[in-house]
Amino acid sequence: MSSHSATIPAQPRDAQKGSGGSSAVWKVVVLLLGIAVGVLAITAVVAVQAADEARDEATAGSAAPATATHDHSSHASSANTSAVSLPLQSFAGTTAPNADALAKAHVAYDATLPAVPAGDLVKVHMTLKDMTVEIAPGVKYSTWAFDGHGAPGPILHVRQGQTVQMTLTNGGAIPHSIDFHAARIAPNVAFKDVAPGESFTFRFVANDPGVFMYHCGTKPVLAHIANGMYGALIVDPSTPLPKADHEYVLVASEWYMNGDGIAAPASLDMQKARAMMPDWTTFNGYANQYVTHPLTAKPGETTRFYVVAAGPTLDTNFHVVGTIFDRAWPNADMTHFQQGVQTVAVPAGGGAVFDVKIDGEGLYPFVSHAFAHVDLGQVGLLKVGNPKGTMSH
Ligand SMILES: [Cu+2]
Repeated sequence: MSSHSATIPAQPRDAQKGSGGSSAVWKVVVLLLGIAVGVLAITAVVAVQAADEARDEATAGSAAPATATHDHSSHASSANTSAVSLPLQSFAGTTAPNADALAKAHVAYDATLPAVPAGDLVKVHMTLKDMTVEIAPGVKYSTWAFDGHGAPGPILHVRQGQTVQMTLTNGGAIPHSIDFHAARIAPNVAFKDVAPGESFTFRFVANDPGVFMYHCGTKPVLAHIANGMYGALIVDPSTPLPKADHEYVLVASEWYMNGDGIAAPASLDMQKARAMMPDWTTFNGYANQYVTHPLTAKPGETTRFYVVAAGPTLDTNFHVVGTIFDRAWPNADMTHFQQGVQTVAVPAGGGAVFDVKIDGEGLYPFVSHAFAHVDLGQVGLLKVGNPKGTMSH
C-alpha cells in the first residue's frame, strides 16, 4: 500500500512539468488518480483483513480436535461450543486388549444398600475430587467425583423423618454444588455453588420416602452430571416395605467420551452429550461389571432393586430377564405397588423399587430393555443359587 501511495502521485507531477498543457486538465487527472489510489488502498486493507480472518478460522479449525482429544486438564473445554457438527465418532465397545482379565480384576461397585444410620441427624460429608476412574475394562475417564469414589457417589440411606446434614467440600478445580431431589428447600440457598477449597453445609428433613437422585447442579448441569457427579439417596418409608432378603442399589448412567480412554483418559465430549450419543451406559459406573461379578440370591429369596436413572439424559427401562416383578413401585411412590409387571421406565432424574422372588436356580440378567443400553454396557446378572454353565446375555 505504501509503495502505491508514493509512486502514483509522482506521475502527474512529471507529466505536468513536461507538457506545459492545461493545468485544469491535469488537476482533474490528479484528482481521478487520487481517487483510484484511495480505492486501491481500501481494497488492499479489506483483502488483508479477509486473509487474517481466514487464517484465524483455519487455525481454530485445526486446533479444535487436538483440544478435544488431548487436553484433559480442562474438562469443560468443549462445553462452550454450542453447535453439534455431525458425524460424531463413537468409541462404543472399544476396550483394552486384555479386557477379560481387567474385567475380572475390577472390584465391582458394592451395590448393597447400606444400613440406616442411628439417630435423628445423619451427617454426610463429601469431599469432591477430580480423579480418573475406569468405566469399562481398560477404559479410563477423567471424572469430577463426589467423595473421591468415582461415579456414582456414595449410596445414602436414611429413614423418613431423619434430618440430613450435608457438607460438601470442594477439592476440585472449579465450582460445584449438590442438589438433593429428596429435599424441599430453596435451591438458590442450599444447592449453591461451592468454590474450590471451600466447604458448605446445609440441612433438610427427609420427609418424603423414595429413591432419589442427587447430583451437582452447577451449570452446565449436563456436563457436571456427565462427568460423574450423581448418586442415590434412599429414604425408607416410616411404614416399612415388605421384607426383602437382598437389597441392591443400581444407578444407571451414560458416558460421552472424546477418546477411547485406553492410551489416555477420556474427557467429556459435550457434543455427544447434547446429541445423546453415549459411548458407554452403565449400572454403578462400570460397563457390565455385574455380568463378571453377579449380584446374588438364593432360590426362593426376594431380591429388591432400588434403581436411579442418573442420565444425564437417558431413561432406563428396567427389566429382569426370566422373571416378572412381584412388586414394582414406579417413581418410588411407596404408597402402593404394581404386581406382575415386566418392564418399568425409570426416567432420567427418577427412581423406582423392584422386587423379584425367584425360585429357580439360574443367571437372571437385569437390563435396561432399551437394548442399545445393553449393547453399551447397562446389564448385569442376578445369580440365583449356584447354576451350572453360563448364558449368552
Ligand atoms: Cu459439579
